[in-house]
Amino acid sequence: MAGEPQADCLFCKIVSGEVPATVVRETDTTVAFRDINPQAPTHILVIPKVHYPDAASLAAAEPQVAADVLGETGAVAVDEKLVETGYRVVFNTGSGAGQTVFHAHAHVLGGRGLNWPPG
Ligand code: D5M
Repeated sequence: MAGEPQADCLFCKIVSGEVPATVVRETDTTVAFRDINPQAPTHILVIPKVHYPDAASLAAAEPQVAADVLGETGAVAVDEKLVETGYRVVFNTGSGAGQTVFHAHAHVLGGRGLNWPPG
């Protein structure tokens, strides 16, 4: 069924606690944890607890949960004191754009200057 946990999904295993993560925030619908391979001094992933392969399919099926994910990126930025200096929210979508984990997730990056356009 759409949104159900997938046995072979790393981020579903983080949601269930089967795989450990450094969780910084959790709500009824989302988990935020530190990226294992940080690309900036602050690099946090915000994921929905439900499983969808990317942000677009999450938004199409469960728009309120997609809004929850986006709201949590803002809350992470406040917690991590990124608001004044600026930060970036990224949804890599598709392997051609660098997506490697096919469970929707937002990257929250900050704590250093960020170039535009991204590579
Ligand atoms: O982003 C997937 C991200 O997931 C990438 O930045 C590494 C991160 N990652 C992979 N495994 C883990 C664990 N176990 N904990 C925390 N972070 C992890 P993508 O946009 O799909 O390339």
